[in-house]
Amino acid sequence: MATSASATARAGVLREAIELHNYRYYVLDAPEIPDAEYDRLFRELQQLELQYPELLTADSPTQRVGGAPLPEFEEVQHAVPMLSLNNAFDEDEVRAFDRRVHEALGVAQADGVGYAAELKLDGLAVSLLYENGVFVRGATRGDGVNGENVTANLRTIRTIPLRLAGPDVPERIDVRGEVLILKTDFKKLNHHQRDKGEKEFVNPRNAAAGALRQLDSRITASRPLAFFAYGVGVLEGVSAPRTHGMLLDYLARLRFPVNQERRVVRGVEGMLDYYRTVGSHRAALPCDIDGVVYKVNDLAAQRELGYVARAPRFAIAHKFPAEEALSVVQAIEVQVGRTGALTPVARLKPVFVGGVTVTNATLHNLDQVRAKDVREGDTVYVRRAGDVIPEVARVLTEHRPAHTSMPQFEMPVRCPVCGSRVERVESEAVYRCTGGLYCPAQRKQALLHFASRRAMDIEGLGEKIVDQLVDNDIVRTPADLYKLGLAALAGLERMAEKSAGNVRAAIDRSRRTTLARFIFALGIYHVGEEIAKLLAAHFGSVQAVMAADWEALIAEKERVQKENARRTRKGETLLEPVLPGVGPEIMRSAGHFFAQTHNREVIEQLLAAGVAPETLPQRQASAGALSGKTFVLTGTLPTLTRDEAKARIEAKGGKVSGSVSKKSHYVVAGEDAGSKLTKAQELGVAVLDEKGLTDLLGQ
Ligand code: D41
Repeated sequence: MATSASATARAGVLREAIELHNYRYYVLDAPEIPDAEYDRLFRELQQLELQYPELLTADSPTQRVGGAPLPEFEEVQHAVPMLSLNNAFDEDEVRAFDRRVHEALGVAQADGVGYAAELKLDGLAVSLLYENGVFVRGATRGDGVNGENVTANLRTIRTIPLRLAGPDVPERIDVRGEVLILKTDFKKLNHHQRDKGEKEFVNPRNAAAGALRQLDSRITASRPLAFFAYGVGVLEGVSAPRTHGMLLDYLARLRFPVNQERRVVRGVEGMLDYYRTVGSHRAALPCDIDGVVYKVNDLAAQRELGYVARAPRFAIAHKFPAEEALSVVQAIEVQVGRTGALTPVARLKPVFVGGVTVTNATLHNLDQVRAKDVREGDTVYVRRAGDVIPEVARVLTEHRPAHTSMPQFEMPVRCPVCGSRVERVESEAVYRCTGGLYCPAQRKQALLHFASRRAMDIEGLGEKIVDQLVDNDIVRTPADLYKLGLAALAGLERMAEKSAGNVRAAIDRSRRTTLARFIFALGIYHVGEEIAKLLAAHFGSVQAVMAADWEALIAEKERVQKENARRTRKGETLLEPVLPGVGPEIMRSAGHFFAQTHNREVIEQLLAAGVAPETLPQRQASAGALSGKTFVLTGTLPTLTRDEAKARIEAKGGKVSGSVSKKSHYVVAGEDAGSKLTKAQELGVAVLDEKGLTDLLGQ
């Protein structure tokens, strides 16, 4: 088959890109792209070269594992080459590996092979050479054949023994393992960097790589490096262990750190079981891992299997889905949550990360967008660790044109879903849509609240049903619930005929309710059950609540509060408070709610649909026994001033007049009452003292 021109061109592009990333990664320690992205490019090139072998050249990056050692470090040759590991990205590739092992060893498939399973630590591979128990040379892996002499740096790692002790110290041993930084140490390290005003490290692996590459080992010593052993190159002067598990036990006895999350398993199912177990607590592990490694446990069998190219046939790395990937921000949009909170969300070019394809990632809030300086068109790292919501971890600012015209992100002034005004809650970093019941994004929450037990108490109208009703646009407002036919309900998923009938009946029953429940059910911000009761008692009817002049009430409330504060200081008798128990902030919230046309429309529709909150006698009417009554004050009352008495009477709906007539209902007489008292007695008008008045007011 002829090589297509496009394949030739693509191979050239890939090689150039891989070489550039190799250089940045290995030489500069400043990777531009995540490992997974690099792996993808590498695999694509390998695939192309497999398909068109004539494209394969000696200088292809696929033919050279790793990059060139830094010129500043002495180049050293490994006594035994440090091999690389082949990767398995899914279960099928693990099964294929197991089959190859069975075939090569001539073992029946039924007798599962014993495998040593261990973590694939996400660090840097190194070799530690000991002669007669003394650490003589440490080297990076380099290209596997030649590495860099970093002995001075490795000496600074406290967990690496400088001299071996015990009964079976070998004449010569070359211990292989990974250098890394534990997650907790990494957090502390970055905290220090921040405190010093220095640049933070991107991840533990890059921080470890940077530390190992320091020409000044004092800098390395100040970085919290750790080491874990996973194998041996040269081993002379002692009898070799029989299995890989025993080899690791031996290394542990020599006091090398060996990760203890290791197990010996049997067959494919044993390997996959280990993979799943480790995967389920990956986030809780003390260090980053990018997969697990399976090695044929029997060392004689390992020798029999041997190597292909530069990778052993006896081992394979089973990778976890990468937790970070690169994507491009196509737009920054705003999502309205269930409580009306606005969350900036990045719409992304689809990217496979953490095992799923991600198209949106949260930016949390405006402060975070500003801190990370994310803009449309930016290339970003997307992170999805475990089950957490994907997020934009950081921006690759190098990729942004220097003279970007892309403006900074701003929160919208109006809700993107319903167009209502957006409010910033002081003291919180949250922006909120004020649309309430009208906003579709808040409808589900509003409907669930409306139907909840302490509100309208519609049994059976739970989340599953509400989700379907809103998603299918069957119900837009609570009023629509009362128009629901049995057929519409029965047509919902997982809705048996009988329960549809039950829900229908519960909706019907809810029409008769108390005013307090009805007000509470509206879901007015700040109006809980208790406040709803106070409002119901004060206003007495839905109509009265809707007709209330909230501005005037708030003004009166604040006037009385101020006046009473003054009176408290003076020790004077206080005025009757306006709407006691309901503060101005709550009143403003209620006033705001009832001022919205859409909220008023929903209430009208509810009433029209037959919802009939029971109307209580108005508190003003009940207090007022005094409504329509005319009072005349005369003389000096023992405790109340004339103004106070007048205010109290008026607060209960009564009127105060200056002169006594047949139409007067009561004359309130104090000390030194004069002609008004005489006239009242002549006309047969009821005469009260202060106690009589307060009794009447207290009714
Ligand atoms: O934890 C690791 N990263 C790890 C790496 C491990 N647990 N085992 C490994 N085993 C090998 C063989 C089987 C070839 C001795 C490895 C590596 N190699 C390895 N690390 C870097 C390249 C190869």
